[in-house]
Amino acid sequence: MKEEILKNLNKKTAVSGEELSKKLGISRTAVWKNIQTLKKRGYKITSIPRKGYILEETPDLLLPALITKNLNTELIGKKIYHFNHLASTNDKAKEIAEKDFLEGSVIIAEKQMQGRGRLGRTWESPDGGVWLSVVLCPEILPAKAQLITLTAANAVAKTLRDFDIPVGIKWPNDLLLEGKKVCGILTELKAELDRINYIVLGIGINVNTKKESYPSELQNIISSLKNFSGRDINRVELVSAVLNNIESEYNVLLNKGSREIIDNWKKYNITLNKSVKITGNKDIFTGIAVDLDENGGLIVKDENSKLSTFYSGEVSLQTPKKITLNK
Ligand code: BT5
Repeated sequence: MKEEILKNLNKKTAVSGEELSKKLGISRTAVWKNIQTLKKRGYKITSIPRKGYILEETPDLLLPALITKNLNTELIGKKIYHFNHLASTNDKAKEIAEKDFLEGSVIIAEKQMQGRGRLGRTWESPDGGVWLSVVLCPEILPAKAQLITLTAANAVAKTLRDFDIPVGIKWPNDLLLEGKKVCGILTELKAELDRINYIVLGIGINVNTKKESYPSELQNIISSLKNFSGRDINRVELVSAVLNNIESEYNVLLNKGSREIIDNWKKYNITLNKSVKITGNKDIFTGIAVDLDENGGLIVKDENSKLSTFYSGEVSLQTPKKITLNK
């Protein structure tokens, strides 16, 4: 109900308690009580005698009612869950997908206590960032799940560039800004051999986070959007734009196929035509990243011009001088 009240309030025109009570089908006392709770939560709501309520200020929180106002999606964000803190939005998303599956559900936390990267690595998630997961159920083969990571990377890269932040995608799941990581993507799936039950797409973006909030060993290899632009970014607008762009890229994947996603990815990528070092479970491989295959795997040419395709691994971009290829 508080969400509904918020949707009906604005900065310019006062909305009376009576109007709210009629529109929402609750008593005027219930309206008043809900307004008091919203005030306690940090909303600045003033009541003008005989006119009604004005919403002067909203707290800096990623509240579903605020995000929804800017969404133009049919699928993504139809249901948004918001938490002040969670262990991991991906874990919560799996729990929700198992109990109350709805494709396009979004789970957001202001802070994660045990944010996860790939292979059990830690993902630092202090206040001021965007930590969210989206539940998806694409009709693609499990072997093509990497394409979901590329789809999400395209959506986030497009959004950040629209915000004048010149990020580039490092295969498979990083967005870098001036060489420093500002966003990571973690795609996890529940699948059978030939079909995906659901995918949890986790996205973490260092938005208005402070350098001191990260462990010292990360401080020089990561950055935040605020650090780059020197100003606070409106997180509600950013999340809405990310969700809008996820939906359009997801539709490209489902309706047009992988080729188009890969073409879009190429516009934002900073991996191809670079010397790369790929660290896998056991081996380290070096070569030139030449292309992506139709499943989103990275094709790398070694010094003997032999091509190998990688579907996972940690990529470091190197200066081209280090490797000389036989032509
Ligand atoms: C990733 O893993 O980059 C995937 C990160 C996904 C995070 C989202 S947040 C919402 C959702 N819920 C979760 O629990 N996770 C997802 P990977 O490629 O393995 O990179 C992990 C490495 O990035 C760490 O080992 C650190 O070196 C570095 N790192 C940790 N926190 C970072 C941060 N906030 N920003 C940039 N780099 C970070």
